[in-house]
Order: sequence, then structure tokens, then C-alpha cells
Amino acid sequence: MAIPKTIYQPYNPQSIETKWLAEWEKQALFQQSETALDQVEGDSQSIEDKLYLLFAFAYPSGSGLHVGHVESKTALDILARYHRMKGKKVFFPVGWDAFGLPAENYAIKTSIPPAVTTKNAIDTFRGQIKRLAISYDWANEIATSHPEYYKWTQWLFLQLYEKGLAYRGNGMVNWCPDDQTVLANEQVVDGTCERCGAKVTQKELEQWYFKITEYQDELISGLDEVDWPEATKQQQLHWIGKSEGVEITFKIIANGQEIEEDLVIFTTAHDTICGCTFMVIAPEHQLLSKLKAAISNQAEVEAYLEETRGKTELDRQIQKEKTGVQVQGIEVLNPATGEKVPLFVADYVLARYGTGAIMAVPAHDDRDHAFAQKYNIPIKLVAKPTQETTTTQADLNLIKYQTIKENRHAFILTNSSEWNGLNFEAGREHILTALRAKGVAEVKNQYKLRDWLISRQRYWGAPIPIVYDPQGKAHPVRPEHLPWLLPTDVDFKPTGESPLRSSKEFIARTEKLYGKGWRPEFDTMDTFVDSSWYYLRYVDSRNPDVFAKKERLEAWLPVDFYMIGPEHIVLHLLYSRFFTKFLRDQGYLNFNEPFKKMRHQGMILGPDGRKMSKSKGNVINPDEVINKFGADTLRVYEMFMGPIEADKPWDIRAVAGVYRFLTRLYGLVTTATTQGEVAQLDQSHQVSLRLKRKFHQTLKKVEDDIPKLKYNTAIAVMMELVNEWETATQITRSEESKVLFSPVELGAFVRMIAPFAPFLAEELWQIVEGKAAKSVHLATWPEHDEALAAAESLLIPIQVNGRVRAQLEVSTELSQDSAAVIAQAKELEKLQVWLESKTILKEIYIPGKILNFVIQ
Ligand code: ANZ
Repeated sequence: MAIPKTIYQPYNPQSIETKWLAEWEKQALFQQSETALDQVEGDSQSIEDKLYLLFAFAYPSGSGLHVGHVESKTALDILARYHRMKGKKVFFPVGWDAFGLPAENYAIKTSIPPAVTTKNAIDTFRGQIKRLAISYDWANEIATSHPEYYKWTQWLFLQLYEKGLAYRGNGMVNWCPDDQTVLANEQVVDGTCERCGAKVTQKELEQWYFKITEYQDELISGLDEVDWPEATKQQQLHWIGKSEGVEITFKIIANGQEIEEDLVIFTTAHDTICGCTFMVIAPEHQLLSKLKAAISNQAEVEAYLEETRGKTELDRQIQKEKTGVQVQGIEVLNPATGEKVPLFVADYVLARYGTGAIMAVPAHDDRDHAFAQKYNIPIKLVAKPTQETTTTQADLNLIKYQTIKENRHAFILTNSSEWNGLNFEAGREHILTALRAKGVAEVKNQYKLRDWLISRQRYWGAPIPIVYDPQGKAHPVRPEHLPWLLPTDVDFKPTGESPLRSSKEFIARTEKLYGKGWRPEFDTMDTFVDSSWYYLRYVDSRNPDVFAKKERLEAWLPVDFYMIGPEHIVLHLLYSRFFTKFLRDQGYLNFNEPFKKMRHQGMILGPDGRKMSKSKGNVINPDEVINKFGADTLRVYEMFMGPIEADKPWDIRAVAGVYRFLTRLYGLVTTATTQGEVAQLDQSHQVSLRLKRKFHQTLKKVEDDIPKLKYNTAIAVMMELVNEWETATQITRSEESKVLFSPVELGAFVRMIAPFAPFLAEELWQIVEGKAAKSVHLATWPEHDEALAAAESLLIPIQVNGRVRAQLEVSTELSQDSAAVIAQAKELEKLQVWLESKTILKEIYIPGKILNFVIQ
């Protein structure tokens, strides 16, 4: 009898995906209705079951979605879909970090208002994301540029203001002469503007700051509470930059006379004090003006100050060539040795760190060493290695303190009067005790963290809710005037002043509400302010009375899982943590850290293995991939590329491979249902049993992999299953038997692929379960059968001259023994018709995979 040919229904992702998109939209499938969000409140069991999944807030750029977005969004979507099927109450919101420079820069070029371009960009993104079937809760979508959102950003500002944590201060700021704006430190890359590449200069302005330093210690200790990649925690620590050290007071001698004024320095190496051969103060140090009269080379000092003025802090830190000038007429008295040392002003000492003054120890600090060599200042070693080393005398002119610090026992003090001969462990204690006894030393910690400068001289941001009376005194905008609307009658062209100054409406509004002569604050807030509290608003996104009601916050927060790229997140995380701690202290929140667990996705590289960029011409457009292969293929391919956190190159052939996999899968399920191959499972039917085992093993593995985000290995086992299913189909055809998957397994199989390929799964679910069935995405996750999953046997297809004629079940162990497998195969009854009275020319066995008899 002729073996029936497999008749696959053609897989047509385009029509399947269009159909289900419309249907899901109609059903508003994942919109967390008010009641669903409410459900969890006040019910501890429900709170246990909640899962808040957060994807990095996206900036709606004009260029739309790229393949990198697809990767991370899909990764989180799979997690969301899986946990929903497992019965968790999943909250998976979406929103837009909509204020910001690019839209404004575009407006400057084209005069199209940022509100218009932003709205268009969001519409594009929304459409693209829906096509990808990301199961966001669209009902709670937010945009930071919406007045109902920024009303609460402004409210947050006012809370900080009331508690003295938002203040106005004078300061040198990074200024981009091209963008005509102040830049935060992280927006300055190698002394240039991160966005436009212009050389950044320094400018003094009165600005608004948030006092994040109030929380510096807790921002360190809180890291112990969270499950984040270690490197990310380290970056937080590095940015906060806590140094444990000592402040030491030195007496000043002006023109030979000891004076009242002291010089306080900060050091992390107080044990090298006897090696201090000069002192350095930053150009901004107030001592220079205080001691003006005593300085004999005032003109030279002034000229130096002028020279250093425009330099950024970063420039000053990285410049190789150290510059400075001796402050003549002034000397400083070393409290440990009683020696007089000269005072210098040099810009490698920063005004805003420590006390803005140092004791220079050229034998143990390389910056001081370079400076001493240049200006011929004595270099005095105070450390000596205990072991004879091969180090030459010349090298011994500089033993970096870092080396000493790493092994304090390996060095002893020298040239250090009464402490000579002590090792650095003991010496450190003794010297500190002695200095403290003299009342000149105090243990102090220093932090590199600075208060957060939030003023921006830009249009497209949330207005700072402050008004000034005619005397120039700041007052908060009254709560009933929030949202303090961003005016629309402004001129976008940069003038070096805040664009809001050009709004007549804004000024008229202020005068009308507060009185004649009153002026609004014209600066807007750093967009980091908007994007560092958004995860709180999501849970109660439409509440007009509070930023989010307490019950909601207690039920849903903290965020259980945060997926965000590894770049540019240091400050976002720091600021989010600061807001969380502040709002907790005001009684609004009952947790310390906003993001319990966090992971980062890697980068999708171009087919050439390089970072995708328009100029390199290696950018892959996700829309094109969807048009050709469908969104399911794009999703599955990107998850199959490799581990989420790795950087991976695009491979067009592999995309086609995934498309074929989905096509085969579709064909197998449709054929199985329409060709009547689903019969009651006959336990004695070897092929079906074997496939059933494989299925339960696969399901178990997939279930194990998903929570760990190991999607590539989950997809690999699903591919293996499909291969085996195809082979099994061929075998059963040859036997004219049609027992393969039972309906139970088919349904479970479709549910297993649902998180990965949601459109395809929905289509197959209807075919398997009937048109009346509810969405597969509302179904429960299938349970694997532990006994079947554990089965340790293999089914080896046996071919005769390349055609499968039988199969042999052997234990995994035995499958490695060629002779035993061949011998057992020859015994198989089904093979007798083929082998009888034939000469076997060759026996080819690929262990565990296949056995082929070549006969004559
Ligand atoms: C003497 C000394 C000897 C130092 C030695 C180091 C090595 P961290 O660890 O980054 O906190 N320093 C202090 N204030 C400074 C400022 N405003 N600008 C530039 N440098 C400053 O670094 C602390 C060390 O940096 C301090 O310890 C001080 O130099 C320098 F062998 O004091 B040390």
C-alpha cells in the first residue's frame, strides 16, 4: 500500500498575525483592568502571587523600533506570558520617557513642536510593539510629557523642596556651547558633549539641586538587598565613591609668622605624612583670597587662576602635564615633623573633593611625583620593602601607595622619626593616634557623589514649579496650580537663555495667579527626574488625586524584575533609589529598594559582527523581517541567537532556519489534527510512547529554562522535539499506523510554544481545541509528567539502504555500544523481511542517533 504523503497546510504568518492582532485588540487581552490591579490589594496571598515586570522606560525616537528593542521586549514578554499561564498576577506596563533633547533639537531645525513629533513617534512605536505581540498592559500606558504625569513630577519636586532637599545653589556647571545648555557630568564624554560632540566649557549659574548626598550611605548599604549583576552594583559604588580617610589640620606661616588661619587637607594615606614635602590647594580655594596680602607673587598666582578657569573637572583629572604655581610668602607646618613645606596652587587638586587641599607625598603618589619632578621639589621616601627585591634605587623613588596598601606588612616606615621600623599596619595606627592626641586629625569619609543638578535651560521638559516674587525670592507653585503647564507660545531657537522666557502666556499666567512683578522659573527639569519615579505611577496611572494610592503601591511594589540595557543606567538607578528612599521617609512607600532583581540584555550586532549603525550600513530593520517571515519568527530567532546577556551578530540564514522550524511545527500540528493522526494513545506503540517521553522531557526543560531567561536552550530542545516528531511521523507512516500525539499532548505542545510564538500558538490552539476555545494565552501552563520526563531510553531509527524500516528502543547507556545495538537490531522482527537472505555490505551506526544497514 502506498504511504500517504505528508500534506502540510501552508504556514502563512502574515494572515495569521493580522487576524490575531485584531482579535486580541478587540478582547483587550492583557489590559490590567482597575479591578485586576485592585484584586491584589490587602490580600497577602495575592501579593505573594503578584509579579511586576518592568522594561526600561523608552525614549520614543523618530527612528522607531530596532532589533535591540525587539530582543529585550520579547525576553520580558516571554516571562510575562509564562508566569500568567502559571497563575501569577502579572503586571507588565508600558510608557514613554517622552521629554528630552532630541525632539527639541528636531524642533529647532524644523519648527515642528516637540509635542507633535513626540506623539507621532509614540504612535509608530506603539504600532510596532503591538505587531510584535508584546503583551503590555496598554490600559496603563503613560508618557512623561503628559500634564497628568508631570503634575506628579512637579509634586515630587515640591515635596523635596519642603523638606529642604531641593535647593538653589551657585555652581560651576558643564556648558555645551552648541546645544546652549547645562550638561550633567555623565553627559560629558572626554570633555565633549555626549550628544553633539562640542567641546564642553565651564560656566557659573544659579541652579536647582536635589540633595541626593543626604542618602549616600544608604545608597551603598541598600545594594546588599538587591539581586543585580555585580558589575552594576560596582558601578553604583564607584559613582558614590566613598573613601575612608583623615582630615589633618596644618598650621600656616605667612611671611615667617604663624597665623590664625589653618589649612585642612583630606588624605587616605595619613601614614605617609612624614614624606609630605609640599602642600597643594585647588585654584578655587578660599585661602588664596584670605591671604592675598601675604602672597608675594600675587600677579603670577592670578595669571595661573585665569589659565585654569575654563577647564572641566575631567580635563583637570586626566591631563598628563601637571601645572601649578608656588604661593610665595606662605609656608605650611607639618604637624608630624614640625618641618616647614612650601604651598602650591595647582589644578590637579579639585575644589569639590575632600577639602580642596592636599598634603603632597611625591614618593608615594604619582601625581605628586610628576609635579615634584617638574618643579624640582624634594622627594622623600617613607616606605621601604621588608624583603630584598630586585627593585633598583631609581625605582625606589616612587613606591605607589596602592602597592603599600595591598600588603601593609610588606613595608616598613622609614624617614618617619619615632615611627621608623614599624610596618605600615602598625604605623598607620600609631601615627593616627599621635595626630589625634595633638588635636590635628579627624577620621572622615569622603564621597565623590555630588548633589544632583536638575535645572535645564531647555523647552521640552517639565517646568520647575517655582515662582519668584518681585524681590527675587523663590516660592513654590501652589498645589492647586499643578500641573504647572508647559507653555506653547515659545521660540525654540537657542539663545543661551531658557526658551520659556519667550512665552508671554507663561509670564502673564504667573502675574495673574501670584501678583504683579512675579516671575516663573524659566528652567525645566532634567528628564532623569521624570524617568526615575515612573514605575510608581504605573500601578495607578490615571489617579488624579495622588501619584499612586498607598494600597496599590503596597500591593504591587517593589518591581520584581527589571530588564534594562547595561549602558547609561548608573544615574538612573541611583536617582530611582534616592526617590524611593525619600518617599519612604515621607511615609508614602513601605520598601527600601525599587528594583528587587535586575538583568541586562546584550547587544545585537550587525551581520558583520560590528555594532549596528547607519553609517556602517549594517542596520537590520525589524519591520522588514516581520514583513518577510512574520513576528513569531523574529521573536523566536532573537531568543535563539544566544544568551540574553551576550552580544550577538545577526545571521540571516539562521532567521530562515527559524522560519522553517515554525513552518514544520505548524505543519505537524495541522496535519496531526486534520489527518486524523490523533487517536487514542496505545501504550504499546513504541514510537508514540517515545515521542510522548521526549515531549515531557522537553516541557520540563523549557519550564526550567524560562525563569532563568535561558530561552536559547529552551528553543533548542523544542527544535529537537520537532525533529523527532517528524522522524516518528515517517516511521508510523511506513507502518501505516497513525498513533502519535494524543489530543492531550497536542494541546500541551501548543501551550508550551505560546510564550515564544504567540500568534502561531493561538492559531494552532484554535485548530486543536476548536473555534470556541478561549485564547491560548489565557490557558494554564501544561504540567509535565515526571515519570515520563525521567525516562532514560532512546529510540533509534533503523534504516535499510537509507529508508527507515524499524526502530529500536535501548537505554541511553547501551546506545553507546555499537556491537550490542547492531546485534539487537538484527533480531527485530520488523527487519526480517528486509534483511532475510540479503548480504549486509555495511553497518553504519551513529551512536544514539541512527543505524543504517547497506544491503545488496
Ligand atoms: C596624601 C597621599 C599620599 C595621598 C599617597 C595618596 C597617596 P581617593 O582614594 O580617591 O579618595 N586628594 C585629596 N583631596 C583631593 C582633591 N581635592 N583633589 C585631588 N586629589 C585629592 O583619593 C584620596 C587621595 O587623593 C588623598 O590621599 C589625596 O592624596 C588626594 F601616597 O594624601 B592623598
